[in-house]
Amino acid sequence: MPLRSQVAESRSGAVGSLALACIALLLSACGAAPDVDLVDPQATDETKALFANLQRISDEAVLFGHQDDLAYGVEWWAEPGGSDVKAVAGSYPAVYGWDVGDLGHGAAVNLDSVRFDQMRDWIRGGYERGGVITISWHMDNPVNDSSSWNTTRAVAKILPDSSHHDAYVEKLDRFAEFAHSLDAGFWRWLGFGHPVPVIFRPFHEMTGSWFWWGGDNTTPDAFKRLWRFTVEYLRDEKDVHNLLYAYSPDVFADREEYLKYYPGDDYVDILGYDDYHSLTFGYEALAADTVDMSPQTADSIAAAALAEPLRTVAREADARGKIPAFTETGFEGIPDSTWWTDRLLRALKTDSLTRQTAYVLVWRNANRERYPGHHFAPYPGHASADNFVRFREDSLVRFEDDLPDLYDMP
Ligand code: BMA
Repeated sequence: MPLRSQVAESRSGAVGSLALACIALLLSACGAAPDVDLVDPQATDETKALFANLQRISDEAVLFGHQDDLAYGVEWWAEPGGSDVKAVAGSYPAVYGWDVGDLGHGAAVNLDSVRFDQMRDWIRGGYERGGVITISWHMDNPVNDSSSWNTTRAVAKILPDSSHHDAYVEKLDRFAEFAHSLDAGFWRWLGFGHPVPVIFRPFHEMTGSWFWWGGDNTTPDAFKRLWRFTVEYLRDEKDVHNLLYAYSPDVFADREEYLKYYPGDDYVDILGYDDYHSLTFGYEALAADTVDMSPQTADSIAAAALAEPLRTVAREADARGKIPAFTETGFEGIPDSTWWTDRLLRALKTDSLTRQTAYVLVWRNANRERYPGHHFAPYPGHASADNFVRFREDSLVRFEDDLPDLYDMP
C-alpha cells in the first residue's frame, strides 16, 4: 500500500473512532436507557431511572412518605406551600401519596375532596423538587357505581367479555388520560414536557375483604387476570409509559398468603405491604392495665411484629429483582408520643432485610373540620412532633431535602 493511502486510511480510522467516541459520550450524556427489567420495557427514561435509583439506595435509605401531604392538613386546606410534615420537620416528605378515587366517573374532585386539577399541579411540584409520586385508587365498584367498600362481587364481571367490562374500561380510559396529563419539565408549555413517573398501586390490600376487589369478594385467579388486563390495557392500548406497578397486600400470615394474589413477575415492579396493625400492639391492654408488661416490652414486641413481614417482602423482592416498600401504614391520631422512633424506626432498623425497605408512607392528615382525629403524621403542636423530628434526623430516614437525584441514571 502506498504511503499516502496508509496515511489517509489511518486518518479516516482516527476520525471514525473519534466519531464513535462522540456518539458514546452523547448517549451517556443523554442518560442512555438504563439496564432495568420493568413491567413496561418502554417506560420513560425518568421512570427507569427512578426504579434503578430506588433499588440502588434502598439498602442505605428509607424514604418517608405522606398521603395528600400538599393538599390539606389538620388545620388548613389547599394553601400554597402547605404541608404538616414540613411545618413540623422542616422538609417536605420524600414520597407523596395521592388517590384517584372518583376519577373513574369523571368527577372534578377525588373522594376526599381534592380537586384533580390541583392534584396534578401538586404532583408536578413534588416531582420537580425531586420527590417520588405514588398513586392509589379507591375505585368505585364498577358494577353499581357504589364505593370501593361496596363488596358486591365485581372482579369476574369486569374482565374482558364479561357483563361490566365496558364500565371498567371507561374508568381506565379516564385514568390513562390523567396519567398522560402529568407532564413536567421546562418545555412543557410548548408541548415538549415529559410525563412524571408514578408508582401506581391499584387494588391495594387485596388480602383483606373490605374492598370489592379483595379477599372473600373474588377468587385469586380472577384478581390476577384483572391485574394483568389492567397493566396490558394501560401499557399496550393506552400507551401509558410513566408507571411502576406496586403490589401491596395487607397483613399476611406467611409467604404463601403474601403471594396469593400475585399476578407474576412480569406485572409487578414494587413489592409492597400495608399494615396498620402490627405497630399498635399492646396499647389497649396497657391502658386497661390487663397485662403485666412494660411499655418498652410492648414496643419491642410491636417492632418485631412488623419486622417479620417486612423481611418476607424484602426476601421476595430480592429474589425477583424488585423493590420492597412499606406502602401504607400509620397510627391514627398518633396517641403515642414516641411512636416514630420506638416503634416504626425500630422495626425498620431491625436488620439488613428490614433496612431494604425503600420507603414508608403514612396515611393522610384529614382536616379537623371534616374528619376529626383522622391524621397519621404530626402537625405543629402535636405530642409526637419532637419525636418525629428525631425520626427524621436518623441517618436511615430520608425526607425530600436529603434525596439524591432519583431521575438521572445512576
Ligand atoms: C381511608 C380513609 C377515608 C378515605 C380513604 C381514601 O383510609 O382515610 O377517609 O376516604 O382512605 O383516601
